[in-house]
Amino acid sequence: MKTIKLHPLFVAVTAALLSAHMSGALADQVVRIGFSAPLTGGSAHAGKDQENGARLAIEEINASGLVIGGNKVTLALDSQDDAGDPRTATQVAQKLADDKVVAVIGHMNSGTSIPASKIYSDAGIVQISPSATNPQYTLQGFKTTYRVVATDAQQGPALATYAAGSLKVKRVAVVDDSTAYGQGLADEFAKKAKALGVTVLSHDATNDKAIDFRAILTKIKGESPDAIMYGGLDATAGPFAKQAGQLGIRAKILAGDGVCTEQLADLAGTASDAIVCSEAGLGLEKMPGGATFVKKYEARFHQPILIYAPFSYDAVYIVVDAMKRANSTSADKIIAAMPQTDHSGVIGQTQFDEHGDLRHGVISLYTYRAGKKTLLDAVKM
Ligand code: ABU
Repeated sequence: MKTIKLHPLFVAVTAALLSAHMSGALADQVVRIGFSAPLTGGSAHAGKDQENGARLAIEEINASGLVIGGNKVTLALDSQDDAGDPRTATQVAQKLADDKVVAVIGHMNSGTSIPASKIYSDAGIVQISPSATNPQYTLQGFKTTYRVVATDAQQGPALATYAAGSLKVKRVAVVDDSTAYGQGLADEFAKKAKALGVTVLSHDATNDKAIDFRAILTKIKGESPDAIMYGGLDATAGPFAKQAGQLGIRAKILAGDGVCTEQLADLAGTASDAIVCSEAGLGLEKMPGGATFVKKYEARFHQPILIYAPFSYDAVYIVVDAMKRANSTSADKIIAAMPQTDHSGVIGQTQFDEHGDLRHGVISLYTYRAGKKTLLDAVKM
């Protein structure tokens, strides 16, 4: 009789699997969640804030134990730096698809989220941006594209309405940073401002790497506006506001969520007191889970939340909620489960419309008083 000699490793692995099966132990599965934002460059602080939010959610979920489809699932964060650059973002998106992530939290910028979204759509991977507000992002017909913030079609009019109503602005100059976000928001603002009878004196374009705004500001000073609307991010809005103050411009500076960070007070100095800015969601102090989240975040990262960390945190939980409802970690099952999302999280209740936008968007308005970000108003859209 012929005897078959089995390799000792084969025998050991088979015995372990058999024993696990007989004892009811669960198989381990590592599931990768992609993340991307600028982690280097002028907006690295805001990108890191979002990465921290996603990381905190993943650490919590792993610590509490996740079982999907009978497997013990460990989430792994696959974080990639897109440097806030549209071309880099598409390369990062392809890398995340090649890494077989099951969903992506990101990107931070509208100008990166939009080009990356085509790659995620082609690869069949859900993408949830914690902060991209350009309306176009979710209007491309992709079933993979979601966001957990309101859009600039809501944010621009909310700012214009507040300026015309509460601030009694009659004459406004507009400047944008030539990005998908800054330009889009400035256009939405100007459209509504004109409709409300505000005179738009001028509309100038700078760029998202600019540091010297004195030529534009000197020209605007000559126009004597009541307010200047700046479409861009805090990294450029800080020096913009500072230089406006140095030139003796006393007009209010209106801006959107890209500017409305805790970091702005450091970037603009005392000139931050001239800023009125909006956030595309509930402010931290009004979020149902805000106070608890602040404690957890600061205990873990030893720094304050800048703005969108709670949104990337909830985005991870929304993906995991879809996995649980689908009882599967496969990317296509997550896509199928996403439209039924009804998630109660830190930022409030999240439900999506047919485009992947929030059903119940909120815009919050802030100013800075003695360098402290201070809530003025919140508007349901
Ligand atoms: N929403 C503000 C910053 C991100 C973006 O939309 O580009």
